[in-house]
Amino acid sequence: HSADAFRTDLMTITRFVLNEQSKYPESRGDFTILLSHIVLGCKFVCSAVNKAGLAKLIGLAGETNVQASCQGEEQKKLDVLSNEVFVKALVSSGRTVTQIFLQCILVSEEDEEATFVESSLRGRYCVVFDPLDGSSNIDCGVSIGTIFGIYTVKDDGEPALDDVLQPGKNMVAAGYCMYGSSCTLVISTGGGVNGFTLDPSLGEFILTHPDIKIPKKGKIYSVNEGNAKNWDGPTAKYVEKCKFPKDGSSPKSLRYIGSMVADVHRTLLYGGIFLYPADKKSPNGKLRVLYEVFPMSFLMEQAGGQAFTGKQRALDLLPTNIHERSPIFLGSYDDVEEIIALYAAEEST
Ligand code: P6P
Repeated sequence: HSADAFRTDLMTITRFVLNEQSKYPESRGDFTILLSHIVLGCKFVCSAVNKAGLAKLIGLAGETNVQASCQGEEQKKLDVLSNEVFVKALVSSGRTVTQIFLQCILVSEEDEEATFVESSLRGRYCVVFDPLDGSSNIDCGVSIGTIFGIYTVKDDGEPALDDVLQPGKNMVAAGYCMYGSSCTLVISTGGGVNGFTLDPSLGEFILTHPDIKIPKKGKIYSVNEGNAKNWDGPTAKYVEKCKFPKDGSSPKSLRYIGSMVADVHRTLLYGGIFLYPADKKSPNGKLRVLYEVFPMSFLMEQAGGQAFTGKQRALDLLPTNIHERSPIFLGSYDDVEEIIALYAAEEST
């Protein structure tokens, strides 16, 4: 093997984040500590998800674990388990590492109400996260993921919900961890997008996708065609154009996994567009603003793509409640531009 066959200057996510931090000499390292606890949560969930299938298998091997036998019952536990891991990792991070306290508000898809960290442990970051997005797909082995976004609190006063009810453009970081054939963590702290792959033998996330840039235009559209009956005009027109282009170009391919992290990861790397539009049944679409739409839109813009709600730039949206939903069109810059033009045309009629 030539020397370069074995990369020796392994860039781990910890080193990478420390390098980032060194650009802000005044920073006290809070952010680095916060990220390191999110990374810890991802490692734990990765290990638990990989065992989920085996846990079911073991359950079937005669153990009378009544939960394992109810279809999907095991998976619900995984949702709750993942949520508990992230909440504990995030809250405890203030105590376990130094007296620097990091978060004051946590919003999780699993918890109806926001979690306000007790004042003695309080920090200046708010973390919004979906601990296990797409978890209904675990049974069939489809990739699922954790999605997160980080805000700083507006001021040092008593934290309140409006510390997290901020437009996505105010996020200081966002990312996702995909639990698939490999465990991949994709993150941006505002200076571009980088992807890290977990090396289980080292227990470290290694930089494998430096400075990800999404292709300006793609050949894939990603939407649940089963909702076509309920789509509005511009969405229907756009999808029709993908399938029957009028300009003699080839039709786009349809790729829809039904697990947002997997669909977005493919879109980020291969290009194209991911759509979860509004429809007559769900006028605000299905995906949640704070911990699905905003983090993925933040990453797309950082990678040179864009994200649109059907009415405005997704990151400009001001959420009014923590579990609010929004339609979303995100991906390659030129592809989303076409949707923007179709909605603008409808506006002007
Ligand atoms: P549908 C999974 O349940 C999820 O929240 C996202 O991960 C995914 O993009 C979407 O819902 C799929 O929704 O309606 O197409 O099954």
